[in-house]
Amino acid sequence: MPEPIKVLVTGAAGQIAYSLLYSVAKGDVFGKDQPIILVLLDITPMMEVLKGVVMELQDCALPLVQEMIPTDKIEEAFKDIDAALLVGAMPRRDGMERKDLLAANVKIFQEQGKALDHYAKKTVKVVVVGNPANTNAFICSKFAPSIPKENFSALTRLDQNRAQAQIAGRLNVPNNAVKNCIIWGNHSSTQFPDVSHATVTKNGVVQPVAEAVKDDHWLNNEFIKTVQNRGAAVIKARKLSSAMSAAKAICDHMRDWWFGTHEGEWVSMAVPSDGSYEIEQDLMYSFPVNIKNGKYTIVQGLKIDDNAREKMNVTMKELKEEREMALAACQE
Ligand code: NAX
Repeated sequence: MPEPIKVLVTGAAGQIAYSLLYSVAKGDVFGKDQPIILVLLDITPMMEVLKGVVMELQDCALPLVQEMIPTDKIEEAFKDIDAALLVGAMPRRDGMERKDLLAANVKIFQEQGKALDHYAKKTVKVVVVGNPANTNAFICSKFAPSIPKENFSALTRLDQNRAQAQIAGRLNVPNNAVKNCIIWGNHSSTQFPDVSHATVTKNGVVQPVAEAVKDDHWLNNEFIKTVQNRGAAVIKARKLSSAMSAAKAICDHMRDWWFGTHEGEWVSMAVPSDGSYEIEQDLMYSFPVNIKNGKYTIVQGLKIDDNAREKMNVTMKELKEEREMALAACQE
């Protein structure tokens, strides 16, 4: 058995964590033979609830969990961690403006960035889920200058999975027959779900998705809107935001980052822009990436037409605005 790794989940008493923790604890993310020390951070008023979550995890009697550390202390939570799944954030309350929510959450991620800087391993891999995820990840990285920028990411894999499932449903094929759907930009309704480079395998034949769907109007309108607004649709139906699917996407994201992507396949992750595809640097922008030996590279050379360029710029503009608001909130 290898040495245990230390994995932090924040928002550990929340609804996403309730699905996520079981998958992480049973080896879906870091491997079936990788022992884990699970660190569970939430805020002080949630400690009683967190106690119940810990009891349930104990009762799962899983072989890989060596230790659980439930805590409301940030310095204890971030100490020597190998991976950080930053799910916890303040929820949007009635009457709260987007700007107020952003300011409140930016403060949380400013503090957690500093904690990563002081206490975590320099090799830590960080995925931010709490919204606004891209901008929170940007702030986290900014306040953790001793950790390489490339170690920070935000979750857009749920959006990618939603896009893949919509195409598979439309073509009546299994989900894994659809490959290389891309999410560009922000995890928000300005994101650009792009299937112009995606393929589908049907009856043993690999085809571009656009050729198989044969309906450009649907692909450019209804499909994009459905993916962009899927989170809101789930809230409307369930009266709660996505949790099971979000947890699954977090697992996909971190597992692929840990173990790599398959040859010829890419996945979407919000990562610091290096200027690829004319996206301004210093933004956490979702790109298609290949991953090998724990390191991702942004897929290069994809053809971007005018229509795609326009959509990629809209979501970049929103991220620039969020960045300005976030930086201003950090000064307050
Ligand atoms: P819940 O409100 O159920 O849980 C959030 C938990 O975080 C609570 O237990 C709360 O006490 C805790 N928390 C708040 N401040 C904290 C802090 N400073 N440190 C540690 N814990 C803290 O929300 P849940 O449904 O689990 O969603 C969590 C976050 O994920 C939200 O911000 C949500 O908007 C975001 N999402 C992001 C998605 C993505 O794809 N990037 C999709 C799903 C989800 O909507």
